[in-house]
Amino acid sequence: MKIIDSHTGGEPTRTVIAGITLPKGALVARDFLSKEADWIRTALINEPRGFDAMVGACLCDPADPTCVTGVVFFNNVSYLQGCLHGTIGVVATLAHLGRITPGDHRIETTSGIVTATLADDHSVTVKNIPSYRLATAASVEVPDYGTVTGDIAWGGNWFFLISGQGPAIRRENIDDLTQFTSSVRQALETQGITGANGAEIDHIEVFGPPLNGLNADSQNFVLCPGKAYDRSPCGTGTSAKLACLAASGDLKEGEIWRQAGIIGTIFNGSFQSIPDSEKILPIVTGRAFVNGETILVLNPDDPFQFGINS
Ligand code: PYC
Repeated sequence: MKIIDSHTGGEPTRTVIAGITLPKGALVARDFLSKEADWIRTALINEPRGFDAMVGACLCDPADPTCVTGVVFFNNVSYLQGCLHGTIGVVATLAHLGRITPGDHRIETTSGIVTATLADDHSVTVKNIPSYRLATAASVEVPDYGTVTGDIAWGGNWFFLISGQGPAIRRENIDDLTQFTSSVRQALETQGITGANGAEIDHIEVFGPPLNGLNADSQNFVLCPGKAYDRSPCGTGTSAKLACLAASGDLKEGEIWRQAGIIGTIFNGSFQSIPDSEKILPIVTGRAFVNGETILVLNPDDPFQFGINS
């Protein structure tokens, strides 16, 4: 199996580019991977080859022939619905391989088709799937923290977005932020607070003012399913934030929102309205760098050929 590693604003993406055969279409491929070949996920993501923050991407032929590729994203515990840092990483990987050149490229993900525009300076702008705010100022009782209030929004994953509560958004608080957001996630589940149609809210996002010197409108911390935090500002999380800003009228169509993540990297966000709809199309720009090309060796004598805990 051949992989290419990249990172988008510090958040890694490990893309399989050869050595596996998947059925056509991102949704069918995800079904196949999760039911028949989950060892690919565990071999790529779990230690000793991977680590908890690693996100994997398996490319497949798209069901929609207008797409340049299909892709299935996954992490240390499951398959992700959407992943924009990963989409940016996949685009950088395809460009590195010479499979695409600057311009617009449609990509079939398991949450829908996104359009990625690769620029000459290697930045990638992704127009995401329709996103929206489902609830405003929802309250949850969190043991040890009390009442926590946040918005619930869809940006390709379900997010609970908290502003001005919890530990300050600073790198030295990463352990405290992880503890706080994990407790919120647990409390949402226990109290039956969900996204639409009972969907689990599996990403928790906390916002605060940006660290002095950062040219950003806000800084965030995002807890992903599996308890790793996003090193980047999280593309689907930025999309959920844009949906909330659009709904509250705090950002106008076409205006730029600069979202910094916990390590200080920045995604530029804006949105396009959808006529006769409360939903918006988030537009998120970031940059990924390829930083490795590897052939994986699966040795049948190795007790951890498929990863620890697989
Ligand atoms: O950038 O959308 C994203 C993402 C989701 C989980 C990790 N990164």
